[in-house]
Amino acid sequence: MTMSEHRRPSEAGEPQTGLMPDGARQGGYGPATEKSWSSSPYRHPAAGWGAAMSVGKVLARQRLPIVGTESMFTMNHPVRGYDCPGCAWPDDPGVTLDICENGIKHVTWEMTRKRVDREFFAAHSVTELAEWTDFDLEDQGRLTEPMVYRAATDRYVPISWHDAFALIGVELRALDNPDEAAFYTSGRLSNEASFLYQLMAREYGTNNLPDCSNMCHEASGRALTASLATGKGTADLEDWDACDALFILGVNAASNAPRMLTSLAAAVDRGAQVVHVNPLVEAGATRTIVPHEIVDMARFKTTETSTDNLQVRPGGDMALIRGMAKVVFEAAETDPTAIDHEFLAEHTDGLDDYRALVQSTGWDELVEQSGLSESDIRRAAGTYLASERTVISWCLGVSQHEHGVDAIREIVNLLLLRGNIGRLGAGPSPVRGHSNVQGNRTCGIDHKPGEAFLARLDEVCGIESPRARGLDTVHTVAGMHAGTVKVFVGMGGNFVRAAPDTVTTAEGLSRCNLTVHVSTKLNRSHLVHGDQALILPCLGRTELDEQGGGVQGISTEDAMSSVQLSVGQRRPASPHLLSEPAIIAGIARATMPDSPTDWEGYVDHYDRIRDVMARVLPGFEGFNELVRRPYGFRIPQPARERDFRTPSGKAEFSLAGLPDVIPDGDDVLVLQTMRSHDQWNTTIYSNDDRYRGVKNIRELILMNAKDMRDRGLAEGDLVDIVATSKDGSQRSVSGFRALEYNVPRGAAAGYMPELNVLIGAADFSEQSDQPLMKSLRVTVTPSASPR
Ligand SMILES: Nc1nc2c(c(=O)[nH]1)N[C@H]1C(S)=C(S)[C@@H](COP(=O)(O)OP(=O)(O)OC[C@H]3O[C@@H](n4cnc5c(=O)[nH]c(N)nc54)[C@H](O)[C@@H]3O)O[C@H]1N2
Ligand SMILES: Nc1nc2c(c(=O)[nH]1)N[C@H]1C(S)=C(S)[C@@H](COP(=O)(O)OP(=O)(O)OC[C@H]3O[C@@H](n4cnc5c(=O)[nH]c(N)nc54)[C@H](O)[C@@H]3O)O[C@H]1N2
Ligand SMILES: [Mo]
Repeated sequence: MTMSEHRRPSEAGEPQTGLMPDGARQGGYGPATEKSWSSSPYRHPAAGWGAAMSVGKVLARQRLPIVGTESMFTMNHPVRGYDCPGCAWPDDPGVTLDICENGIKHVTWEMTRKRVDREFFAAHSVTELAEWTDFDLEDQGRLTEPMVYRAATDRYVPISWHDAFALIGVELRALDNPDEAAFYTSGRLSNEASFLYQLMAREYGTNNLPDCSNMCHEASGRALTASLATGKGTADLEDWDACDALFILGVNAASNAPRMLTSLAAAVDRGAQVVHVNPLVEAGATRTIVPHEIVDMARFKTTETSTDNLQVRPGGDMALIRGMAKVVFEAAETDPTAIDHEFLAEHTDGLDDYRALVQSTGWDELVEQSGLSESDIRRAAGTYLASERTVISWCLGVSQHEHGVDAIREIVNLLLLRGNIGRLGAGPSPVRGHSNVQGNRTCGIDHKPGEAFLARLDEVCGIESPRARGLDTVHTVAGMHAGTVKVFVGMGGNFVRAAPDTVTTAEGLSRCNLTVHVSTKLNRSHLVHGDQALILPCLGRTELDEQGGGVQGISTEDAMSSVQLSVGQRRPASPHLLSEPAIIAGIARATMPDSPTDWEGYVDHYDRIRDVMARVLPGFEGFNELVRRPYGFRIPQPARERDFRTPSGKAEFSLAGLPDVIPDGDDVLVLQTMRSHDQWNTTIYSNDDRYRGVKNIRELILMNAKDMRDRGLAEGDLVDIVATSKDGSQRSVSGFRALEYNVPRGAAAGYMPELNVLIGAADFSEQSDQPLMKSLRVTVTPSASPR
């Protein structure tokens, strides 16, 4: 029996609405299985035939063999396609069939022929559904009509769109204060829908716009804004293709941005250096079969995707980067070309202080904090010094730490030293997550918007936006507990599984007066409901969106600031689905019957939304015309032109002290929570993680062999994992299996969202408010209560 994912020890025994009861998990939240688990090192290249076979299985499961393959050919097509709803990696103009295994899985997941209809809901109570695995919930297929929760029968029953909107309107108007509502966004929402959503929230009177970005790249946005006055990376694919050195920190490229493999392989092929920094040597950091090269697949031709791998300590990236800066300053004493004097003098502020800070940081500290040897760090610095053009890229391995903002600013410091910004082949390049998470922010999904944006919005849209800072994800959950957040609207996503501290988040949601989820598929968040609850099904990105004004397209922004049109083509999963803009407009009209905003007109023709966006958003002038060009347009970015709009007018060196990332206590491990190869955030496709050689198990902890031996653990032993939060509270899971893996001593890894129960509500960064999803402090012991 497990101690439970869902309960803190102090609360054992209390039933938790909507969460799986003890014992219902069968190795994780994936498909229920009786098959035994296995683990052996993966020795094949990333992508290639393993990927092709995995795609075949997914297509078959969704009952889509032929349609699935057709759909690959219009995905990411520059003229008549739709944007892949998977990751935010940009489309490559040089590639005619720019697809990947995980993109295909993602699309077919949306296109499934299975349906969740009113008969399904009539047959299953919410209490019963709560016992299903998360996989089984989503695997029922697409939602088909609006549903409302009825406590008397503990079931969701059909409701008309009109009545659903009216219910939301009544509840929102009944609140004492608009700040008692929170409007969450998951990063798939289109630019047009994002703009309408934030307009609705602000016209209604709140900046409570928590989003999934609060959990992935908040730190990146804050760091880049402070250093360069831009919230985004400045490098794009052209720069990736032109650089001599690429540093990839904390990214699992083969699983989470598979199309990046193409760029990595091309870089190695042309003689560039590709250095991966990661406690794990991920599959994308060795070699690949280039995902779209069908000929290479047939010939099993592999290409290297790395020239060096540095297995840094968790949270040790900042020490590595500072060590590299130290070597650069050393070199500059004898070699005038080691740093870019002209650029530094003209465009930066704080160099002398930064040099003094770096010089005063000793090698002992750098070595200890990075977990690397001095010679490793010198080798990385040598690669940097030998490169004329350098791109540094990162993802969650850097951002989801306490000192994420400082670490990312340190990356910028290092780039500045050699003028690696605002010229071809150079720059910072965060790998964004959801396909439109970056566009969401651009279009105003921001709980702390700037005055310039609000002033423009008010002027153009004739509203009076609130000025008080809104709530982000972790503070929304805190608000639900404090009774200050009473209505939760989730525009996509799976809040209860994505957020940290599953129990606390679930309790928060169940305290709400009303929870509303706009979704394509059934998920756990629908079962963890408020007093009243609605499930509102929407069109997916692949589906035809017809309004009064004809077929509508939406736009998205990729990780490199390119905005493109996306037009769905498939017949909608059900005739009762509404588009996201139509749902937002419906909520807005029901909540604000006298609103002067032309909500109905916007829905009729999305060009009207774009016309207004063109007047509010910098760089969107001529939006309707620009977005219709093949490959759309790139949003202009002053920092890319070396125009740094910081208070000093220059790029700012940051001067943060090196944090101590080593936990107190010899027996404490730093546990990171990551994705397997077969999942999309909270959506789990299977229990396998092909590139890590793991099969049929998700409740695992990957550990160093010596750390296992110290604890008397053999391969596959059941363990209890106890996490100690910043506030001293403890959370635990048991029945997980310890597996030996190539990770540094003191580091461990397991999967989200199964391990989210261990992340305390207080465990978020003071710098970014991001939950500390990559640095849980845990102890691991042989299981006291094996299953
Ligand atoms: N197929 C697929 N694609 C996805 C997603 C998905 O779930 N499935 N999710 C999307 C989303 S929303 C996002 S945000 C991205 C996430 O993309 P990733 O950031 O790749 O996501 P994770 O799986 O969390 O992997 C984190 C990586 O950082 C490493 N790491 C952990 N700690 C450290 C550290 O301290 N330092 C360094 N240098 N590395 C560290 C881990 O070993 C792992 O390789 O992917 C997007 N793309
Ligand atoms: N421990 C731990 N936790 C994490 C992370 C981690 O690394 N570790 N990563 C964090 C990160 S980076 C992120 S981005 C979050 C992800 O958090 P979310 O974005 O909230 O979660 P997803 O799993 O992407 O959401 C899946 C649901 O979205 C709905 N959906 C799919 N397509 C559409 C659509 O087109 N429209 C609408 N309206 N709904 C749709 C479906 O109903 C599906 O069930 O998780 C965070 N949580
Ligand atoms: Mo993300």
